[in-house]
Amino acid sequence: MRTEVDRIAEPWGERTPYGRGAPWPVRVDSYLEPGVTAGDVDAWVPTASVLHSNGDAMDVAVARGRIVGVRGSARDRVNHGRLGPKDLFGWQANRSEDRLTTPLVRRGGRLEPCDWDTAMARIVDRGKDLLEAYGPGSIGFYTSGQLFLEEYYTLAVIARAGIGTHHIDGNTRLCTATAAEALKETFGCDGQPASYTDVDHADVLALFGHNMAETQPVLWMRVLDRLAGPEPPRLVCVDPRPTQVARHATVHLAPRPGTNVALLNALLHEIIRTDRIDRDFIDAHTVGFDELAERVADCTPEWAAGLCDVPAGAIAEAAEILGDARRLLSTVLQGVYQSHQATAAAVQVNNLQLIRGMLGRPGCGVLQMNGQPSAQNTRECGADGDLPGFRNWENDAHVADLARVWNVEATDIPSHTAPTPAMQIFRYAEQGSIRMLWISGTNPAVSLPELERVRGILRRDGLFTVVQDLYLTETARFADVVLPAATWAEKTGTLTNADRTVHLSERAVEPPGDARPDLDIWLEYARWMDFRDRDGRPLVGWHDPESAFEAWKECSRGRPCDYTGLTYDRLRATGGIQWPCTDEAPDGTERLYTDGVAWAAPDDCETYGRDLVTGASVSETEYRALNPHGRAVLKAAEYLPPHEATNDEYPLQLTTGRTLYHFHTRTKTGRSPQLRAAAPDVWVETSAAEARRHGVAEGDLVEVTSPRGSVRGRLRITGIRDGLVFLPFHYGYWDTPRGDGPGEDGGRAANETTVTDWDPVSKQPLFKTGVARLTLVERADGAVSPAPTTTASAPADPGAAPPTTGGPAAVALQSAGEGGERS
Ligand SMILES: Nc1nc2c(c(=O)[nH]1)N[C@H]1C(S)=C(S)[C@@H](COP(=O)(O)OP(=O)(O)OC[C@H]3O[C@@H](n4cnc5c(=O)[nH]c(N)nc54)[C@H](O)[C@@H]3O)O[C@H]1N2
Ligand SMILES: Nc1nc2c(c(=O)[nH]1)N[C@H]1C(S)=C(S)[C@@H](COP(=O)(O)OP(=O)(O)OC[C@H]3O[C@@H](n4cnc5c(=O)[nH]c(N)nc54)[C@H](O)[C@@H]3O)O[C@H]1N2
Ligand SMILES: [Mo]
Repeated sequence: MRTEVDRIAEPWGERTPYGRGAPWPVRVDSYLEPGVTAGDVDAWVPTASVLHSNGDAMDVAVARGRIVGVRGSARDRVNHGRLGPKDLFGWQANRSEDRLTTPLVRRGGRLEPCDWDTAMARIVDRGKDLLEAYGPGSIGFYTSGQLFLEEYYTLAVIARAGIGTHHIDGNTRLCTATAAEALKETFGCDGQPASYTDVDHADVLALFGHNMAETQPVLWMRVLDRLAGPEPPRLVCVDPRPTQVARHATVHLAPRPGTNVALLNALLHEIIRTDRIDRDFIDAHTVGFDELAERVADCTPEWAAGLCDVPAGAIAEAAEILGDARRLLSTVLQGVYQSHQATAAAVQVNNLQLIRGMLGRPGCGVLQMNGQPSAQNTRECGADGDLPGFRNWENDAHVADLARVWNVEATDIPSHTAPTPAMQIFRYAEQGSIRMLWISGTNPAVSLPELERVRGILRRDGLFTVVQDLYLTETARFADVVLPAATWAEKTGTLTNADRTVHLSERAVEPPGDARPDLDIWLEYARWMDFRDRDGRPLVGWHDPESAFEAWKECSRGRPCDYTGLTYDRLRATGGIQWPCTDEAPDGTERLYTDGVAWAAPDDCETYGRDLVTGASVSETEYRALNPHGRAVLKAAEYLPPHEATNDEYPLQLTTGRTLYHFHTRTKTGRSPQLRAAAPDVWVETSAAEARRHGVAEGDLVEVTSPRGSVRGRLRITGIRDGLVFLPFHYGYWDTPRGDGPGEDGGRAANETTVTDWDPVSKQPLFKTGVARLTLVERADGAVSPAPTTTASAPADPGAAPPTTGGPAAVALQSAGEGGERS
C-alpha cells in the first residue's frame, strides 16, 4: 500500500503495529523533488543518514549528476525502510548555492579565494615554524562527530604520531563524552551493550533526558509501532518538558533540571528496599553493591521529591514499573549528559540495569546514546581524548601495542598526561599556549558555551585557525585559512551508529568546485609534512577510503571494537552490520556482555576510572584491588545541587536543546526549504503560570538574560514545568546581516547565555542547567511564535498557534510492506 503523507505535519508517518518479539514490519519512505519521477533516476547510491546518531540507511537518487531525492533502505536492520523528516529533506543543503568551492586565505584582514597549494603552504609553513619554536603542544585539533571513520583515524595518526600533540578532541566532548565515560566507569570500556532490536522485546522502556521522538525519530517510530501493537511496553519518561515521549509515557517525571542523581538514587533505593534485585546476577557479575546500597539507603522518594519537585508517589510508581520489568531497556541522552553531575547520573542508570540483572538478553540493556552520526567512530579511532581502539593511555602495554601498529616508538605517542579535553583546548588557545587550531566539521562559534568568550578566542591575533567546512560558517569567518570540504554523498567512507551498526556511505555525486573530501585533505597534509614511521616509510601508508579502512581494521584487531570481519564489499552486499565483526562472529554482534562483562579486567580496561563526584583519577593499584576479576563496577554517587542556583536577579532555570526539524547550527537544515520553514527562527518556551507571573503572552517578543548574555525570541507557552525556560540552540548568525555574531536586534544563539563549566568526570559542558531572567521587549501585536506545534513545543492551548504543516512541498511517499517483511 502506498500513501502520500505531509512529513512536516506528520513527522512519524503512519503506524505499522507489531507485537513483542515479532519482526518490525517494513515501511519504505521516499521523497523525490517535484517534477522528478523514479523513471528519471539514473542511480540509487547507498548511504546512511548524517543528521543524527540513528544510522537510518537510505539510497540517494541521482539524476544527471545531481541528487534529486532519497529512499529508505528496506533491508537494513536499523530502519526497515523508514526515514525521518531530516533524512527526507536535509540532502538539499548539499546543492546550496553558497557552498564553499575554493580555499580561502586571510590577506590584509579579508578572506580571499586561492588554490589548494597556496592554502596548504600557509598551513604547513605555520605549523613547521611553531613546531620548531614551541613544540607539538602549540598545535591543536578540534574535530567532529560527523565525518567518516577513515577520516578520524587518519587525523588521529597525524596528530598523535605525526605532530605528537595530545591536544586533539572532537565536538563529541559536547555530545557523548559522558556516554563513553559512563560505559568506561561501569564496564571498564566504551562500547554500547544493547541493540535497537531490544525495542522489539522490551516490556518496559525508560528514557532519561532523551527526547527520542525528535532526536531519533525512526527509533521512536519503532517504539510507536510497539505501542500500537499487542502486548505494548510501558514507558517511563524523565524529562522536564512535555515531549512526545512524555505524552506517551505510563509515568512521566518532570524533575527540576539538575536533579537526575537525586531522582535515580531514589529509584535505586526503592528497588533495593522492595527487594526487586537480581542477587545471582549481582554476585556473579558486579562489584560494589554494598557501597551502592549504603549510599542510597536514605534516598527515599520523599527525600527526592523535595529536591526534584516531583511527587513522591510518582517516583515510587516509576520504581515499581522498573522493578517489575522482565525485559527493561533504558536510554540516556543530553538531559543527563549536559547536566552538572552527568557521568554520576548516567552511571546510576547502568547500576539500575545491573542490580536488576537486565543485561545481555533480548529486550534487556542500556543505550548510553550517541547524538552525532559518527560520534562512535571519533571515539574508536582516537580523534577525541581516547587512544585508538579503546586502548588505555595509562597502560604501557596498550601504548606499546599501538606503537607496534603504527610502527613508531612508544615514546612518540604522547601519553604522559591525560589527553586534553575540548574546553581545555580552547582555554589554552585563550591563554596563548596553543597557537594553531585546526577545526574540522564543527561550528564552535555557535555550539560552544559562552559565545562572547569563544568569539574573543577565535579573533585572537596569536591564534592561527584553519576551518574545514562546507559553508562560510560563523566560525569560518574568524579563520586564517578556510578549506572547502566535500561531504556526505560526495565522498566515500564508513560510519557507526549508536547501536554499533557500521554502514558504508558511497560517493553519489561530484563535490562542488574544488571542494575535497576531508580524508584527501589530511592525506595531502601528511604528504606535505612528510611524516615517517620508524623505518623511514610514510607514517600514513594509505591513499583512499578503502585502504584507510583496511589500516583501521588492523588497529582494531583483538580490541572490543573489532572490525576485522568487515569489508567494503560485505557492507555493500548486506547493509548495516554491528561490530565486533570477526572470523568468529562474521555476521556481527547484536548484544555485548551476553556472557558477563568482557573488558573490565585491569590489564584490558580502557580506564581505571574516576571518582564520580570529584572527577579525581583512580590509580591502577586501586583499580586492581577494587576489580581484580574484571566485573561490572557499581559506582555510587551522592547528589550535589546544580552549580548555579536561581536568585532574585535570575529567578528562572534555563535549559537548551533541540527541535525535530533542525540539526545543530542549521548549516544543513537551514538550507532545506521544508525544514527551514517548519521552525524558521528562535523562540522562548515557558509555562502559562510563568508567563502570567511575568506579564507576557504567547507571541510576545521577550529577552532571556543570563549572567553571560541574552537572547531575544517570541514566546511559546507550553506544558513545560514552572520555573523553567527553554531555548532551542540551533539559531546562529550565518543568515543574519552580520554573519558571525549578534547584531543590533540582540542575541539569537542560546549559547550567548550558557556557562563555561563542565562535568568533572567526562568534561562535558553544562548546556542544561543555567539560570536566567525573562523580560518583555515588545507585545505580539499579531506576530506568532515560530515554534513548531507538532513537538515538545506544542502550545498548551492548541488554538494559540496555527498548526505546523509542510504543504505539497513536504509530501513524501510511504510504501508499507513493500519488499516483504524483514526477519
Ligand atoms: N532533530 C534533531 N535530532 C538530533 C539532533 C539535532 O540537532 N536535531 N542532534 C543529534 C545529537 S548530536 C544529539 S547529542 C542528540 C540529542 O538528543 P536529546 O538528548 O534527545 O536532545 P536535547 O533536546 O538536547 O535534550 C533532551 C531532553 O533533555 C531534557 N532535559 C533538560 N534538562 C534535564 C534534566 O535536568 N534532567 C532530565 N532528565 N532531562 C533534562 C530536555 O527537556 C530535552 O527534552 O540528538 C541527535 N539528533
Ligand atoms: N546550548 C547548547 N549547545 C549545544 C548543545 C545543546 O544541547 N545546547 N548540544 C551540543 C552537542 S550535543 C553537539 S553534538 C554540538 C554540535 O555542534 P557543532 O558540531 O558545532 O554543530 P554543527 O552545526 O553540526 O556543525 C558541524 C559543521 O560541520 C560542517 N560539516 C558537515 N559535514 C561536513 C563534512 O563532511 N566535512 C566537513 N569538513 N564539514 C562538515 C557543517 O557545515 C557544520 O558547520 O553542539 C553542542 N552545543
Ligand atoms: Mo550531540
